[in-house]
Amino acid sequence: MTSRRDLLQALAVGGAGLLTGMSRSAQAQHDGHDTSGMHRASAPPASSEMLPPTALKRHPQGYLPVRTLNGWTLPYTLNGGVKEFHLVAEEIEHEFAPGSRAKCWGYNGTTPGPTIEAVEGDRVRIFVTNRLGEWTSVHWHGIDLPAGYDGVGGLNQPHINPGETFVYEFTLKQHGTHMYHPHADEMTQMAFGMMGLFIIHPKAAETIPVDRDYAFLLHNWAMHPGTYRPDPSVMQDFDLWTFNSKVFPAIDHPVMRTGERARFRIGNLSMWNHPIHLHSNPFWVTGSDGGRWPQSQWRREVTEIIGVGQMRDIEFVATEPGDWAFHCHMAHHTMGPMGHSIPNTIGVDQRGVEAEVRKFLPGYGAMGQFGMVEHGSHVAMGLPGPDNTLPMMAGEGQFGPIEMGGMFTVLKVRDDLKAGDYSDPGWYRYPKDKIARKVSADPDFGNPARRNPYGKSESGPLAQPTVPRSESMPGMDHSKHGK
Ligand SMILES: [Cu+2]
Repeated sequence: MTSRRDLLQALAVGGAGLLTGMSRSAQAQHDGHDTSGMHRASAPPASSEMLPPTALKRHPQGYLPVRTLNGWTLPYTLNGGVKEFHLVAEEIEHEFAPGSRAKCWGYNGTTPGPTIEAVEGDRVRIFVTNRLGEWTSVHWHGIDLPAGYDGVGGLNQPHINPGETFVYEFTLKQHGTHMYHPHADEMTQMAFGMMGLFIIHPKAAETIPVDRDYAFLLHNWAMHPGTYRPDPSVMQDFDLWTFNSKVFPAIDHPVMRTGERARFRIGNLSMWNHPIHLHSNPFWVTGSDGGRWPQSQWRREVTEIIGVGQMRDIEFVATEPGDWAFHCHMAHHTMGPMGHSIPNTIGVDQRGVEAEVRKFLPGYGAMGQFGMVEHGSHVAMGLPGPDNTLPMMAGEGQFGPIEMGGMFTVLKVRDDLKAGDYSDPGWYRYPKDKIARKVSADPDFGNPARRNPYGKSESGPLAQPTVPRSESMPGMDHSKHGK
């Protein structure tokens, strides 16, 4: 099936042709070409939307290139056996999700910067050009190299002044999942989005190969409502929580076929630890900055805390087709911007307050008495919020609002996905006999065992509306809710 996304991908890469519309033999012929970036220094694609599907064929050195969610891999040039990469530190325009853009800092046009991929034993030469208004440096996080290339400004090297280009050159003595980031005015430059992944593949083929190899970085942003630049001074109450600088629902959906083995490489350059949780089957924690661990050290988990500055690799074989949530388990990290100092309205009858407030704020709607559901539906209802600011909860699923934001995406496992096909298959079609369903609308249904150790709650039973009440929001069309 040719989706609109496939078509756009194919058109964007021009010469690659309309791959998804080709006959099997024509596609096989095309697949014989490696387009992973050797000897090519093409302009960076704006996002993964523009990556040709064939970019994830095996590299001539044998490895399966990683799939950086919403990101891209930096092309290199071979020069006398040395892989030459070129990073450019610069201010960029970035979109966290439609409705929220910002002046951020990144590399080569994006945050995170492009993923650097190489192989254990490779010699790499990395040029870094500074197009920022202040000096910078690059630290190769977790990589075993001579001290002069470790990138701490003032300690290991002079800073890279605006307009200057420095070069780093070292041989990769290890494999694993690593990162790069500035070590100059670090608090500011990282708060603005300067970071990237540095993946070193093992020289020898992996004994248990993976079919899909995804990678993303965790980060947090103080994008105060109505503003266009992250605030570097914030330490705890962040507004946006991102996988590769994107928030739900703009984070790419990783896909895989039932029976395939996937790896997710996750790095944390934020200011919090993140318990990353995968629905569906438990995974194995199989590696880190230290490379893929011996199998005897693998751990079976469903949630793995990725500490600040850490990398973790998780792997699993998909056993059940479906749509599976994949997210940070800190509840506020799967939300969009919110006021952290607003009084708690849950359980408060606000009818009297609403009439008073409407006298000087016409159209004001009291809400939040029964929960936060109403907040999540405002943007879908067309209610304007602050400029350039995402709703606290977002995303529409096939059954209604998903009420998430931030560090949340959907892993899509399908029985009929082709090997190497990364296109989004849409929502899962549930077998009729394998989905939770309504059996009653009577709150007394079934008479289950209940306890009442402290007497009845004064606020009474919560047999109250759980969808936005139209009487509280004059002029709003609530029929759009859930569409
Ligand atoms: Cu988190």
